[in-house]
Amino acid sequence: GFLVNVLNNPIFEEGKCSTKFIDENPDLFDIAESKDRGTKLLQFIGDVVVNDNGCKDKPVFEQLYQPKIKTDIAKVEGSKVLFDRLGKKDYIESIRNEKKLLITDTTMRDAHQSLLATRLRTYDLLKVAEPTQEYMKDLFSLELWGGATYDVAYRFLKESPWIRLQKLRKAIPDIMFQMLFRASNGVGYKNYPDNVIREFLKESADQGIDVFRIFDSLNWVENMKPSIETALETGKIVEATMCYTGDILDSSKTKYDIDYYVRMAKELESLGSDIICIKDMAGLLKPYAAYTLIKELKRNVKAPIHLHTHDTSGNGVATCLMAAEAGVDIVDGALETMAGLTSQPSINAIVEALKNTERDTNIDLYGYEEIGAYYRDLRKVYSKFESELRNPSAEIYKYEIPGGQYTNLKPQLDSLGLSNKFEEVKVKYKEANDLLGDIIKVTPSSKVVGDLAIFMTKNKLDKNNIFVEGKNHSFPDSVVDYCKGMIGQPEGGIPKNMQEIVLKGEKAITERPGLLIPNEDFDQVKSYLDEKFGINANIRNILSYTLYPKVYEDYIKHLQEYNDISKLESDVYFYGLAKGEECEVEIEEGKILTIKLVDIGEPKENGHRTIGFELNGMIREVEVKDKN
Ligand code: 3PY
Ligand code: ZN
Repeated sequence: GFLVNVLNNPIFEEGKCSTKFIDENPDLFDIAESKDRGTKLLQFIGDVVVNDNGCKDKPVFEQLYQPKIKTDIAKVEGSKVLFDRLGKKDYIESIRNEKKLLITDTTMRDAHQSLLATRLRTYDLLKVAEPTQEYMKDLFSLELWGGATYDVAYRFLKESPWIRLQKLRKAIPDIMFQMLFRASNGVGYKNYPDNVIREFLKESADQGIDVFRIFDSLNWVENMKPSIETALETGKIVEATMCYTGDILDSSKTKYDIDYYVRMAKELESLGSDIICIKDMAGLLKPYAAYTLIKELKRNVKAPIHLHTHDTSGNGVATCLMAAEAGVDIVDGALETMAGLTSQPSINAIVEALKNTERDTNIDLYGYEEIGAYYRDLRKVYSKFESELRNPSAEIYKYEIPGGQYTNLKPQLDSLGLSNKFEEVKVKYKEANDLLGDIIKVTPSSKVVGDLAIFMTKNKLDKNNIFVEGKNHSFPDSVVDYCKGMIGQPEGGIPKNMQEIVLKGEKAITERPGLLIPNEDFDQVKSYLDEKFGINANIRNILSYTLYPKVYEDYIKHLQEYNDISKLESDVYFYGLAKGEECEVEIEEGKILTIKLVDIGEPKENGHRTIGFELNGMIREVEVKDKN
């Protein structure tokens, strides 16, 4: 069991540790069983060398730039310190009275979600935690959690998002932490039981989130209510969100017009939201539209307005400036080395553009440049996750595809053997959107539209023949769910003709799905996890399993097989070692393993290769199955 494992942990054995160990590492089971930790790491590295890197030469990575820490910078009170000191009411009031434009930095969340397939590891984020705490106190917040980061941490990085949050919180105590929360879809892709949503929000607040940005993928306020209510109960800041689509300046587009957004903002404010957020996930909010929208919102709601946009078209900075001109309180940006294209507009550019104006941010860019230089170098380590997009695309205004999905579309089509269909699928995306009722497109509703677009392309369907030919097809699961009402109700309802062709007689719901889904039995999940994995599951473990059962079980199995790989440098994590290369891994405080790759053996009859290492100078061999 867990206790035995913890007691077997060398930190305990060496008597270096208080009960704090469990408090600080509550999500990391120590599974020190048959094989020792060193061997497990060798096994992991061997597997990366053989199967991820295909026994090829490892690219050469230079030392990453290390931001300098200056001690003579002006002392600024961090936003979290201010929030804690003033209390929420006065703090929000202070935002409303603030002349300068406030900024949220998304580098640790949306920027890498949009540019690097969400792959940044905690290890690399922690390396700039100290300069971030030092230099970025004048931010409104750091957006560093939620959205896709939660799932990707477990699924692809084999690390715990909770530990990421705990460690960053400890290292950056002064700046507010912000997360993106998909209302009833939590940090997942489907509607979860209400008690899961509520417990998740409470735990996130306990673990260090200060600002909850809550959106529904169809802008269906009904579906946001339980999340808004619970997040407010935590006492933290709630940013209820309107997702922006269409073009309010185009009078031929009448569905999502200025009145629509004003109405929604008022409704969100009436639910008690502290701040109102405009979430422009596809970068569709044009600069002059931003001006009009913000002016109108400022006339109609009292809550501060926070703008989130993407730079896909290249108009991102202009949009932020026009919004600033119209009185927006806060905008999102990313450090310039992680900005632009499908990511957020550059903070550096916004700060410079506003210098010596009424909305001057007063931000000293020195530290931002230092930290930016680190990310510039770090991106090279993650280059295999960069998309092929090299230039801005104003065509996004036509297609309305959100940033992350736009970057992902090409690789997704490649993996489906549809590489040559990129242009066609984009056109179908628009057609699919119209068929589904011209809906808000953001995770998970964007997936519905994307899946339908690909499905239509593959099966040669269009907006006319789909109602005949569609009878012979079963539609993608996401499209079926949407038509059933399981994602919620879009503005204007789900088109009846689509429901008929997709559902083939199955019934649809119109009430909030959370009302129909039974609550999760947390005790039962706990028993299951405890028994199966010999652990003492806490609420975070239980929530993770509940959100992603398979992904979470795979994560625990990985932990059992390879031990904790979160301490490996990222070039080693993604590429392994080159022959003759050495790396150091601090497996616990003060305990460092030196690992050197000596030899990669030829494949044997059983399909395995023998990989030779030196572990702290001692020869060690591991057997790795070559899956290529
Ligand atoms: C997410 O839900 O992860 C998003 O970033 C949507 O824009
Ligand atoms: Zn975004």
